[in-house]
Amino acid sequence: MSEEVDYDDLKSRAVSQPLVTHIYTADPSAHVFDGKIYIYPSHDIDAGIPFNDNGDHFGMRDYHVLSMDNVTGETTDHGVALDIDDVPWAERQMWAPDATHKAGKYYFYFPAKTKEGIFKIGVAVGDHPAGPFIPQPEAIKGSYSIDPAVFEDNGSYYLYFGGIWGGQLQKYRNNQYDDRHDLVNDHEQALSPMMARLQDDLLEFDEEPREVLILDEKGNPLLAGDNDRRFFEAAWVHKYNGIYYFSYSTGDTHFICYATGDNPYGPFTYRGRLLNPVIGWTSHHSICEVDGKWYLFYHDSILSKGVTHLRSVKVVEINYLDDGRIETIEPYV
Ligand code: FUB
Repeated sequence: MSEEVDYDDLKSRAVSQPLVTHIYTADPSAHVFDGKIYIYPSHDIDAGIPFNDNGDHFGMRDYHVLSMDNVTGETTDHGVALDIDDVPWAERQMWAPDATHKAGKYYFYFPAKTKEGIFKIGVAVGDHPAGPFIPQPEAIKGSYSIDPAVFEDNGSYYLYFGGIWGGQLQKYRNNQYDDRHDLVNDHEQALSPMMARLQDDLLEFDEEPREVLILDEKGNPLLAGDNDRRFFEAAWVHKYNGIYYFSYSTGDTHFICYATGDNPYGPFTYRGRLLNPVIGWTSHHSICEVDGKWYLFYHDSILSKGVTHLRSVKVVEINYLDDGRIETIEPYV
C-alpha cells in the first residue's frame, strides 16, 4: 500500500520556497547581469502528454525570464522571451536553457526537438537580459542532445551539453547520430557530457564537440553502472578559487554531484554530492555568485504536489569547505 505524501509537511521542512508560484518553472540557470540576478528556467506546462521514459510529458513551448534584485527579494517574471512558434527549426519540447552576455548582447541557448524528433540546440539573441530573444534560423551546426550550459573563462565561451535517456546522448558516437546506438553496458565507461568552445560571435561551435571526462578517485573514468555518480544530464560549470567545478544530475538516482578540474575541458575528478534528491523525478541546478556569496538554484515538485513535469525553481546558499569540497545540501530538514 502506498503511503500518502504530506506535501504541507514537506513544504514546511523545505530549505527554500518557490521563487514564483503563478507559473511552473524548472532547470534554473542563474547569472548576475548589470548587478541583477537573472534566472533562465524552463517554463513547465501540462501539455497533456502521458509520462514515458523519453520525457515526452515535458512538452514546454516557450521561455520566461525571471529576475531578482537579491536572493531574498521579490522575483519578477518578465513574460515570454522566446516562443517555439518563432523558431523555424523547432517543433516541440523546449527544455533547459542558459544565457550569456558579450559586448552588449545577450545570447540565449535552448534545446528543442525538430519535426523529425531529434534534439538540437539553438541560440537566440537580444539586447536585454530578459529578452525578447530573436532565434537564429537554424540550430547550431553540429549540436545535439539537451541542456546547454555556457561558461565564460578568460574571454572564451564554452558550451556544455548532453543528457542520456530522453536527452538522446546515447544515440551519438564521435558526434554522429545512429539510431542503432544505445546506452553502454554497466562495466563500460559511462557516456560523457559534451562541450565545445564557441566562435567569437557565440552563434556556432568553434571546434568539434569533445567529451568531458569524469574520473573517480583513482583516475579512472566513471563506469556506466555507477548510477549514483555517473553523468545523466544538467551540466553546469563554475569557477571558485581558481578551481573549475563541473556539476550535473545523476538522473535516475536523483543526485546533483560535482567534480573538479584545472581547466574548462577537464578531466574532472568526482568530489561528492551537492544536493540530495528533491521531490519530483528530475533534479537540475545552477551555481551563481551574488555579492560574494554562492547560491544553488534548483527545483522541486512540491507546489504541484509531486507532478514530475510541473516544477518550481528555488534558491539556497552553498558552503565551500577548506579543501574545496561543497557541503551536501539536504533539501528538507
Ligand atoms: O526540463 C526538461 C528536462 O528535465 C531537462 O532538460 C532536464 O535537465 C530535466 O530537468
